[in-house]
Amino acid sequence: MKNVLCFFLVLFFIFLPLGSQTYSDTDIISVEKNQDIVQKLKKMELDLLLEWSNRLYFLCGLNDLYQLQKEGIPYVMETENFYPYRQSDIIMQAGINGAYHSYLEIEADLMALEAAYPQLAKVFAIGSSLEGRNIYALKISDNVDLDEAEAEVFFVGCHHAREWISVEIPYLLAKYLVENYESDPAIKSLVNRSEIWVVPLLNPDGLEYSIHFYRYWRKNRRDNGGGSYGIDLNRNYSYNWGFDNEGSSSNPFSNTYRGSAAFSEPETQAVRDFFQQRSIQALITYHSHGQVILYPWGYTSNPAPKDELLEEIAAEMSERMEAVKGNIYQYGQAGESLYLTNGDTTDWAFGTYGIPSYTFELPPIDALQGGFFNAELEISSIFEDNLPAALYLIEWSILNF
Ligand code: 0X9
Ligand code: CA
Ligand code: CA
Ligand code: ZN
Repeated sequence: MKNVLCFFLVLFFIFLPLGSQTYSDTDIISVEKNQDIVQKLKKMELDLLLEWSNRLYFLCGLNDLYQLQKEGIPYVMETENFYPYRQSDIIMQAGINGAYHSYLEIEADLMALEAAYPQLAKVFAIGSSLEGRNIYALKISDNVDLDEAEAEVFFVGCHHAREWISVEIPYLLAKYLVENYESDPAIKSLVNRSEIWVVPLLNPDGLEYSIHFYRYWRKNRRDNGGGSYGIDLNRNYSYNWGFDNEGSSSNPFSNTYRGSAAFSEPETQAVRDFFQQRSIQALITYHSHGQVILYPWGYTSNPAPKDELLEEIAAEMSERMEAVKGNIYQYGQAGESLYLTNGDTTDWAFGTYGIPSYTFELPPIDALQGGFFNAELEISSIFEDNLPAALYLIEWSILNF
């Protein structure tokens, strides 16, 4: 009986479409990063979590482990983590997301900033998610009710649901700016001369799903039919969307599924429409993990026009971050990293508006400390490192206004 069950289980996993994800994908494995292995991995569409000191970390299920063995790729099991798909109400009440923000928590905290600093902070809903949650932008400026002729900078977090830390960094930036406005003349001067837009949570449906049902959820919650859910919002922007069919997937089950058309999703539409109404001069989009600063292009390894400027700003940001406590954020062109991406936020913003646009992959604290997602205690430390980079980009935007 047991053998029969095993047989069907194996069949089930073998016939899953390549690159598809099931909720039993809860193992984190690592492999050495070398030409041979990277080449073999390319056709497997594994779910990459992190690239760190010459190793690649992937989220895997049984089928993936089976494939790795078949391809003869040696891997290390980092964490074996078979938690139940649906977390219990008891854990949820105790606060499963700990110090991280849920949708309702970020909503409340943004409103609280507006209430505490009505001259400086104002909450806008710039769209709503598929499931009807608001996508909030907090505007920070002097005379915040007025649209003044000032440089505008855009900070966004959480395109990817499981990257909880990417909500916290832009939120803490907003909080820092208003709380230090009166006491710190440098902050006051930056805020007075600019309009800073912070969207900490672009993918609220995905985040809620990641908190309550499946920690590793990445995409939004679009029902693609056929049992598949989710579009990768960072493959859904229009610039060279789906380019060459490499760097995003046409398979709805894939974690990098680009959707049926560019801007098919209300979450990316919200960003598109917002940019149409504003005049944004620079952008940071927060992701995790990797501790790296990436700039366009992502769709090709060829350099972008203004490549030197993109690199120069990245170098300045990295240098300022290192000065905080010695943590080094490497920087470089996205398409020169491990893999190509198309339809991402930065290619679109740069390709459409020509503005300096950066992906910040926040640090992999967790992997180094044995777990993957327990960086809760590191939130403020990561923020400290990131603050001067954000301030520099605001300053740059003011000087180039
Ligand atoms: O793949 C992405 O969307 C980003 N990485 S993540 O692990 N947060 O999903 C990276 C986008 C930058 N582009 C490239 N590295 N090509
Ligand atoms: Ca103003
Ligand atoms: Ca303005
Ligand atoms: Zn991401």
